[in-house]
Amino acid sequence: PLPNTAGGSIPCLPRLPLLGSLPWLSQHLPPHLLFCKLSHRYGSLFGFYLGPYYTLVVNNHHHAREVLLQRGRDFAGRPRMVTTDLLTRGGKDIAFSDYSSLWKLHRRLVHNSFTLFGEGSSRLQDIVLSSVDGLCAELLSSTGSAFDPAPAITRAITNVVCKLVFSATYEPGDAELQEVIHYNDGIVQTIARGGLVDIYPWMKVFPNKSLTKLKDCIYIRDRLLTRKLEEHKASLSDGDPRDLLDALLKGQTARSTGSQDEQISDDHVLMTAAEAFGAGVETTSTTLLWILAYLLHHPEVKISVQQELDEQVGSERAVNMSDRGRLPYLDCVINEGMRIRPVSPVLIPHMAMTNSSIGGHSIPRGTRVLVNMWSIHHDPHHWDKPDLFTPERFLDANGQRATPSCFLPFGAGPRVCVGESLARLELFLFLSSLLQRISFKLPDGASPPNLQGRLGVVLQPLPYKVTVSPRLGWEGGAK
Ligand code: HEM
Ligand code: PLO
Repeated sequence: PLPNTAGGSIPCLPRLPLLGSLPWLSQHLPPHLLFCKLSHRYGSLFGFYLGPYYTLVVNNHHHAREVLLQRGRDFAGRPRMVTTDLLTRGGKDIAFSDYSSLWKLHRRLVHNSFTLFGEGSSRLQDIVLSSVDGLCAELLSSTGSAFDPAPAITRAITNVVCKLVFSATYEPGDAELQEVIHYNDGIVQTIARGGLVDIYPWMKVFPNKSLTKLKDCIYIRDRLLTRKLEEHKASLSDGDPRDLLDALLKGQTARSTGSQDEQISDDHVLMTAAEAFGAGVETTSTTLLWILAYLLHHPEVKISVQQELDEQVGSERAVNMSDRGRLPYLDCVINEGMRIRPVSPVLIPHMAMTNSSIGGHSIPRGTRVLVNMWSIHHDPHHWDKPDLFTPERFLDANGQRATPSCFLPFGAGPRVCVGESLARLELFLFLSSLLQRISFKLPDGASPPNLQGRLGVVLQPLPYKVTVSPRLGWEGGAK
């Protein structure tokens, strides 16, 4: 690899007018793998032109920490994109909205609302555990046959988010729940980041099929969420907020003294609810499916987790958050899953809001920065045999949990994931309960899941099948 010499200029791919560096970007590889390959040739920090936009790719964790943490504020901007502008009514959400004082206020409000149901609160745990019971029972009803676990897992996680956002609980097969899952699928399929539409914003005037599909799904989403919002407004009381929508509505009125464009509008509330769904469902269910896929490849890891669960919790009661300290190996499995297959292998694009620097190089305002978490999580200088699934790497010499500084599955700094503690709680409760109660196996004669993955808006495993049976004492799936 060519080292980046501080002071020298940052290596850059060639470019053509209008097309930028497109002809030099192989279309055969997904971006995280392509950038990883290019980093071997150009160095871990290199530039290219996305159409007219100068874009930097960060493949090393020192540079990533500068961008996200040390100079996090300088790089906390977001470029505008056609599809995400449609998705968020021009950036009235958190994830795709550019940095501004209103965004800061909005993010803080969402963060506070989450802590209302936060890790300390038993309500959140109760919501998740009741969905876990439903999932275990549903999976075990298919005992003996080979099936794809993805739909049931997605439904269970969607249920948690529905309850959290607008207090709805659904039975499997409920029409409204199906509608949510369906429109979300449609958005996931059409919004793929870095798609052509976003390189050439003028393509907006030539509507193509996927843009039409995206608009249709957004329409259905907005109709459903507007209805929920109106119901909540009508029944809002002075008491404790019932859910995220209540908390946002209350936060909105508490701040209604500011000027028009400094206000959390109804649009903001709606977009936040929509985003909590999108982010809350896709990421968590995909992470669970990756971990399950790896456990089918590594029965020895599965046995170790189940042994830890049997010793520390047993089969007389459900797992709860207070068990977390006693289950270090399970935590390692979760971390290793997020390391080896980050759901967001390239973070949402960041943008320099002022002139700044990375690794001693000056970076002009307006530069787009892509943080390639894939390269960072597979860097052979920091991870021993990075392509192997080895949960033990998250334990130190004394068998205590250790978090290496190049492990950043949720990002870091001003743009760090707002759902991190919710996600960690869900991953812990879902995975521990599933493995406590259910024995997962590959169907007879089936080859283990493909681990390559497919990059949509998140990096997903290809569909695979499992067979399940209840572990001793869990014949009904719940207690
Ligand atoms: C942002 C990861 C779950 C809401 C992010 C980012 C990552 C990430 C890598 C981008 C950071 C950046 O651009 O620098 C994950 C993972 C999850 C997860 C691995 C689960 C395993 C959730 C959940 C929610 C959520 C459950 C909410 C319910 C968000 C939001 C942002 C975000 C709103 C945008 C933050 C901003 O731009 O300021 N997440 N996430 N995420 N995540 Fe998550
Ligand atoms: C998923 C489809 C939804 O309908 C809309 C949505 C909102 C927020 C996005 C999410 C999608 C995909 C995963 C994202 C999340 C914000 C943060 C998260 C990009 C597009 C990650 C992993 O960065």
